Amino acid sequence: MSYTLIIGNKAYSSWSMRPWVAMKADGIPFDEIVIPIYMDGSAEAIRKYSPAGKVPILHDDGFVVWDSLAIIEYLAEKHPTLWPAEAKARAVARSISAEMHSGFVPLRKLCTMNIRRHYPDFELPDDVRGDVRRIETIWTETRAEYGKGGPFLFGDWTAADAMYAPVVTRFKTYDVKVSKPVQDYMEAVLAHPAVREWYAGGEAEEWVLPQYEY
Ligand SMILES: N[C@@H](CCC(=O)N[C@@H](CS)C(=O)NCC(=O)O)C(=O)O
Repeated sequence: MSYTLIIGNKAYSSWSMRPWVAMKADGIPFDEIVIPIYMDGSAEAIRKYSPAGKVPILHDDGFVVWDSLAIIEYLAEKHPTLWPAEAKARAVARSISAEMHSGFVPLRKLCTMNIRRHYPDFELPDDVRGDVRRIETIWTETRAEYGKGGPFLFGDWTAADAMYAPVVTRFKTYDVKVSKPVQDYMEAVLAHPAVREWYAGGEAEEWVLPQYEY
């Protein structure tokens, strides 16, 4: 078993961050290849690894899996500790992860991930505020029901935290005002060694994408 994860820039590629921190946090060894996105030659470079032309991509001894959630689900078959152990908790973890994967378009469009920046008092329009409210509810209710054993959504870190880690970075970057319990959850995510390692990687990158800088 030999995994290679192909990802985009750590500063900007929110989809890449999900499986990367999931694998790191679970102690799954892998090699990484970083392809800077939205530059000359990026699309061709990504297509060498997957015909879908998007990162992240997982290669497992030549077998290709693409899409962040599909990668996590593929890995979870061999590494079941990625998801919560209890069936109902696992179903909730998958539900909230799927909700993230297919939703929150206003937030994702306006507040693109940029871990190197901080925009104090960033003005959020109503549709983005709606996303923020729903995410706060998800985090608060999940923590209240399943999170008593630790600081993460299901107590211990799981792939659901990895799926929401880029959202946490967005809330930090765009100075989103949140409740104290949500602030505590965000601080736990930002302090996780896998997340810190991702930040360090992104801060060291030299590529700048003007379309993601305000
Ligand atoms: N739903 C996909 C989205 C992947 C995606 O949109 N990746 C972006 C980077 S964050 C990408 O590869 N962009 C490069 C391009 O479109 O050329 C996933 O979860 O993996």
